[in-house]
Amino acid sequence: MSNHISLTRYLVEQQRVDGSIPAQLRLLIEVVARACKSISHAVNKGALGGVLGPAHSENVQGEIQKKLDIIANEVLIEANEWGGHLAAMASEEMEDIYIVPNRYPQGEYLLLFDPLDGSSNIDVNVSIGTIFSVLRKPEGHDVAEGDFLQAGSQQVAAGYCVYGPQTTLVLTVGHGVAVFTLDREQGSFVLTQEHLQVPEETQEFAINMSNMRHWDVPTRRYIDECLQGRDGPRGKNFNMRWVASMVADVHRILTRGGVFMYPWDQREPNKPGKLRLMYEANPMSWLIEQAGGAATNGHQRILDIVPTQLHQRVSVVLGSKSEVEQVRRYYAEAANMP
Ligand code: P6P
Repeated sequence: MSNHISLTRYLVEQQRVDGSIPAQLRLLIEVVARACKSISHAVNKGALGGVLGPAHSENVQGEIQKKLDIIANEVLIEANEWGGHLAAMASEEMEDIYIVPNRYPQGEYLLLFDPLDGSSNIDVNVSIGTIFSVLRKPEGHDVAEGDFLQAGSQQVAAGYCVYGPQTTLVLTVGHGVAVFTLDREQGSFVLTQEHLQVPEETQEFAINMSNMRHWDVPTRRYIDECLQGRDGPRGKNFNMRWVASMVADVHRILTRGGVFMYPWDQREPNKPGKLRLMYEANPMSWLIEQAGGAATNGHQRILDIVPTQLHQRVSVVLGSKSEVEQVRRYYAEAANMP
């Protein structure tokens, strides 16, 4: 008998140990995992499945949707609407929330997701992924968009599935970070790592360097010092990575450390950043914190931000705690400068 621990067994044993995963939440996580298996299957087909290329439509962000963006969104909606564990869903690909239809029972949870993050990489066969976040629905009234506007610290589960050389599900329910690798022969996610810890120190940063001329002073100062290497104030050389898929960059950081930055920049000064708070920054920030890292928008802990809009954007600096702290200090010093 293999000693492999399936996702189901892990969730059941977590519930038995500390009651952290009530039955409805366990069902939710397992349904999301099954949906990610279906998305992985569609992604892996690529051109053979006729799923590459644009869908000739735009999402609420004004971005051209890829066929797989829409497929992934539909898979997650269809997989989750009938189970009785959800009251409603929110997606990067849908302007409004999706309330579970009356033909199905409503549950106590809210599910938010970016169904296929990094979709600009789909057609060039670079890792992409699904990011999800789970909140509790406030009691006492019919579900509405306002119920989703909770700080990231209120999440009860968060994770992502990265569709790369392996299909890997990374999950937290507030007791550390666990990693499950898809065993395609068995068709199940198998526990391959738990209690992930992000190294406090790092020599690797992830940022889109082509935006350098648009950055604010603290970001420019931090990256300049990294680029000066061992002869500069940091006294060590740094390496740079940028996949342009947040799931791939965050997975690398969870696995070997680093700092990920998508800061505010002057290209669109009225936007606080590019990434979305509710279904990108919040779940990733909780995972990073659960693995001993840190996540800030430069001024405050991302998980403390109280959202005002479902699709609001945020500046993101996350990863190895000492590096994130360094960037935050630079923002504080810049704020005190005359
Ligand atoms: P850029 C993907 O579109 C995404 O939302 C994140 O996954 C990724 O980190 C970022 O945008 C990449 O942005 O401007 O480098 O293409």
